Amino acid sequence: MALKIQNAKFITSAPSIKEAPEWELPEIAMVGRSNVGKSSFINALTNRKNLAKTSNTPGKTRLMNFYEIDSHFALVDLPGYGYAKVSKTMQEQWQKNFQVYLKKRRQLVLVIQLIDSRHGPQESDEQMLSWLEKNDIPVILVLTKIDKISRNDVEKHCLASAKAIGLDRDQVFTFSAETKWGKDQMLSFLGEYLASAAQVTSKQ
Ligand SMILES: Nc1nc2c(ncn2[C@@H]2O[C@H](COP(=O)(O)OP(=O)(O)OP(=O)(O)O)[C@@H](O)[C@H]2O)c(=O)[nH]1
Ligand SMILES: [Mg+2]
Repeated sequence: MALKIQNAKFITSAPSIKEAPEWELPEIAMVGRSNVGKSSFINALTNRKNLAKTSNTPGKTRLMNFYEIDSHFALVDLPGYGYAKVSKTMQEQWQKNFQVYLKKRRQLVLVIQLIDSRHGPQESDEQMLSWLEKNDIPVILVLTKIDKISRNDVEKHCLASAKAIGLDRDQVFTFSAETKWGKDQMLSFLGEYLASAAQVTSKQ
């Protein structure tokens, strides 16, 4: 069943897993290059303009931001990777912190990796995805800013990105925070995903 998001609230910004909320909500985390549209994706899904801070300046999200959705699950906005203007040491520090989160967080059920539909997967995206797969972390791909490409080319871009990064076509979704393209499809996917994740947990 499709998710109906009614109440989304910001809970905390955590520099590392130690400061993450102590709850039993399943968490879905967003990863992607700086400026790809992670925060906009969260705002569009939750029907909120400024829940997650968006910006034209890449590197805006520096902490892991936790949003509680209808006391049912949580969305986690992670810092973007691959932004050249942030010092290497800083980037490595963030990277280390959120890699620990991705690897160790028991509540994490899914990673949504966002990629700019105009550019397709970059080297840093490929590295991220293979790291996720190596660590057995479930992931889907979302091609963002789909309003920027012609409708006729959408399927072509999906197939090309899936192929370039080595995923199946059905692991690739499209989205526009601007026009809300792909929003209903994403909400039904997440609804079903969370329902089946809950079944797995209750069996354990
Ligand atoms: N046209 C269009 N612009 C978008 C879309 N999604 C995001 N943007 C724009 O892209 C810019 C970056 O968006 P953010 O959501 O802040 O990106 P982010 O991935 O959270 O960036 P960091 O926090 O720096 O990692 C903003 O100017 C957004 O308005 C979209 O679907 N379509
Ligand atoms: Mg952001």
